[in-house]
Amino acid sequence: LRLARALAGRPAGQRVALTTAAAKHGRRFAAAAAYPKSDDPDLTYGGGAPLFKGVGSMHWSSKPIFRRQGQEFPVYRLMDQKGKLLDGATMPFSVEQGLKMYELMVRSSVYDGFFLTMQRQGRISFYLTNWGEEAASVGSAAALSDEDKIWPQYRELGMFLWRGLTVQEMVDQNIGNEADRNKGRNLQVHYSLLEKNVECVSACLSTQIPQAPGAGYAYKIDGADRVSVAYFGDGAASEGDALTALNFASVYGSQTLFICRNNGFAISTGVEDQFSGDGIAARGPAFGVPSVRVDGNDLLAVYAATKEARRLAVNERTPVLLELMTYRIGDHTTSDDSKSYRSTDEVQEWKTKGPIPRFRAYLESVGAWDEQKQKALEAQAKEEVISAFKEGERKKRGPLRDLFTDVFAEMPWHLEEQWQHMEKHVREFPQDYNISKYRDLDGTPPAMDASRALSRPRRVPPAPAGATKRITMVAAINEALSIALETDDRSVIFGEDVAFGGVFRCSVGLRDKFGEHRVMNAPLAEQAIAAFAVGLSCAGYTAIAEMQFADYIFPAFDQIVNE
Ligand SMILES: Cc1ncc(C[n+]2csc(CCOP(=O)(O)OP(=O)(O)O)c2C)c(N)n1
Repeated sequence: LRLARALAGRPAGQRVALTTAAAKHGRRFAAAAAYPKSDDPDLTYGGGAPLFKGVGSMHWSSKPIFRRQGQEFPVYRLMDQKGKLLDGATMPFSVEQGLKMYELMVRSSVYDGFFLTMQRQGRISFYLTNWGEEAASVGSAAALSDEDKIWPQYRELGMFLWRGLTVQEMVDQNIGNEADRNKGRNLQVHYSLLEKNVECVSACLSTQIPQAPGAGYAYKIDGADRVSVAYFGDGAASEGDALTALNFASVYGSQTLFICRNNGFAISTGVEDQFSGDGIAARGPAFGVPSVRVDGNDLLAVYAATKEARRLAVNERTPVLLELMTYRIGDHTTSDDSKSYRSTDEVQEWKTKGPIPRFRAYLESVGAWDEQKQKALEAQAKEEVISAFKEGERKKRGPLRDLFTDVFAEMPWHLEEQWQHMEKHVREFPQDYNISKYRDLDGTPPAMDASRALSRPRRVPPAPAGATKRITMVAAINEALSIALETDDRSVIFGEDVAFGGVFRCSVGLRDKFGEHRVMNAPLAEQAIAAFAVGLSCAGYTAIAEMQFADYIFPAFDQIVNE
């Protein structure tokens, strides 16, 4: 695509020269296309591409030039603070669609207030609100297709509601009862909605960001009208994972949207202590990722920018970065008191500038909303959440065994034993564990499966059947990889230096046999290689990730152990 775009409109002779240079020097050409042609033979190669690989420089300079800043990012907005459309702006959606989004923004806000109270009453142990960021969450989700895969952080309740998380599911998750999809194992607000293409919230910050490009790459090679979407905060953007994610997505042309909610804080750390560059958007162009900064409290702008970013991602097979400027009105979580690091006046001011009053003003100006409707919606949302909560409190907590299942297909002996110890211990001290709340915790402890106990002989792998041959380990791995790629056309292998055969020669010949989209070099970042594999797998591919040296696997520790 880049080649086609760059060639369009160029004279035929030049086209041949550029094509030859491109064929010889691959990615180097892409950078050249963006810069004016240089006549200096010292600076060019093959008549068009820059001499130095991977950069677009086409001029010498007799002075050292230190660049501090790229171009300014204007903040994209369509509606002013009072809910009035800016001159020349048009509505990106109908009033009916706007009402649907507004309803979810209000519901999100009402639910937040309710769960905060439940936490204060000790009926759930933790909560965090989404106040002030409702437009960033609902507006972006509404602009996506239901097929797009979302990798959330944790402050995107509006997105979950848009995708169909019910109030009962919210309640069951926050209580952690047996109806919770994740069997009560996760911290509060760590929702998941797999069948609606939303992956589970992960407590380890940023791990989802490099996973998203794996799925975005799968959609690219499928030629699908689908994108992968990572949400994250301005704090999470500082993790190395965020930077490797941008780089991987760009190198692979992965159709991925990176949606950063820049709400000014990471717990108590203000953005001034988080970074000193120009926000998050400015990082995109450094990785070749088209980027935009948006007024995140303007529902219209968030929706329109996300829609356009999605179009770009699918049509041009590229990642896109959106920085949604907003403000975290609530405390970080119920474990935080933000009065100790910011003024209540500041919070008060942002409340009046929040996305809900702003879009409400618009709806009122077109006669689609009024105080009576507002009161009715708030009352209905409250009633629904109260009744769901009562229902949720009546449900039991899941059996203790659930703490140990779902990691291994068959529970290994050491987990079986830990489970037994726990059952015994909890029954010994029933007054401390409120055991009547749990399923199957009364009565005698369930019998242990003796076949899984420590004393049981360990299983040994079966002896090979059929004809055997003696080959080196490397040849065996190469053959196994070849069989995997041959028999499963949705399998992909990637890693450092894999394309030319790998430094241990395990992937020799595979690229010629299976093509550049299935046998790929990876940029040098082990955590992103592992994360890319997670993303590809979640999109239905068999990911074969090569770690070049066992000694250097540690950057991928978080992905392998936590994810
Ligand atoms: C790897 C990791 N480090 C630290 C934490 C603890 N922690 C949880 S949330 C948070 C702040 C995140 O801020 P930001 O990404 O800006 O999102 P926001 O809370 O503002 O929505 C921190 C430090 C964590 N969960 N994971």
